[in-house]
Amino acid sequence: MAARDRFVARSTDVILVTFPKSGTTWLKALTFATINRNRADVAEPNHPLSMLKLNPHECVPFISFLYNDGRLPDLDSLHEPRLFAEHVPFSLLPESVLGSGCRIVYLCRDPKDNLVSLWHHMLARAHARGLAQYHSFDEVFELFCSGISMGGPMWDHVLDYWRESLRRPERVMFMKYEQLKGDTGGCLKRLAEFIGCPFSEEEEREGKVEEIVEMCSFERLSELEVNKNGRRGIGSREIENKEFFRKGVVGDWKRHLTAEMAEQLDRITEEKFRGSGLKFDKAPLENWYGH
Ligand code: PAP
Repeated sequence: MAARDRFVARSTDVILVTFPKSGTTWLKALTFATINRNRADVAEPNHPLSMLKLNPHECVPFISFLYNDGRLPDLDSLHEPRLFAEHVPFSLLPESVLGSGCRIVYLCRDPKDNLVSLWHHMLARAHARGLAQYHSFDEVFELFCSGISMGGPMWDHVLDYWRESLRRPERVMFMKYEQLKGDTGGCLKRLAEFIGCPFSEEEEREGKVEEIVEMCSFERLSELEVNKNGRRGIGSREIENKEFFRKGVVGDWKRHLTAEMAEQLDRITEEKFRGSGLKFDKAPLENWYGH
């Protein structure tokens, strides 16, 4: 609520929005490295190489967290374009974001993989809090299907940003984790163009796109000391950076969901998205690992 009332967006801002566990960390890394790629001074906190020492969440703050505990951050001195992130649904974005004409990059993920990633995250959080027991996967599945999760109902979250991207394609870019995985370089080039810092032909020839893709890859980031052993405070909580790097693959749901569960989630997704033009691939039932 504090962020909604107090955050003053600028037309040059770039805001990365995701439903929790749909690829936020990766999107933050890619965008941060792209926006700042031409900074010359390695000592600057915004230099892309700071990502080798900082977790991507330290490079790109969530707007809401900046206003935690009554804080009033000074955001005026940040370099333009300022880069922020958010998890909130479209209807809860700070009012100034909608009026400012700033750019929003939205990333979503197949609900089945998103749920599995959420579940692992919640388990890790429960262990960190010393809880001996937590909801079973089956319970969390049922809650998720009825729209109850730490991010709220996923389908509404995705649909609202999808519709906005159709209404204002020059201001809202919509991407899927699966597309980003399939063609990271191609998506990165579109992203760079959208946020107003396209790669030049020379940069492309020099392999700048591939360099950023490699620097932000799961393999590279998850091996950094800061992401293996680092911790951060989020409000009153402490979180281990390694919690943000689990597997980073498409289709891990096959190891957790039964065929019935996968079909149920696909059915809900199909029903919710009907008529919107938005689709996720349905569960391929061959090569089934089951659980
Ligand atoms: P957040 O919303 O709490 O910030 P977020 O980064 O969206 O978390 O989700 C973490 C997921 O992104 C994890 O997925 P998994 O549980 O299915 O493995 C994590 O592994 C994945 N992830 C993190 N970094 C990368 C990366 N560089 N490339 C691909 N996937 C990544």
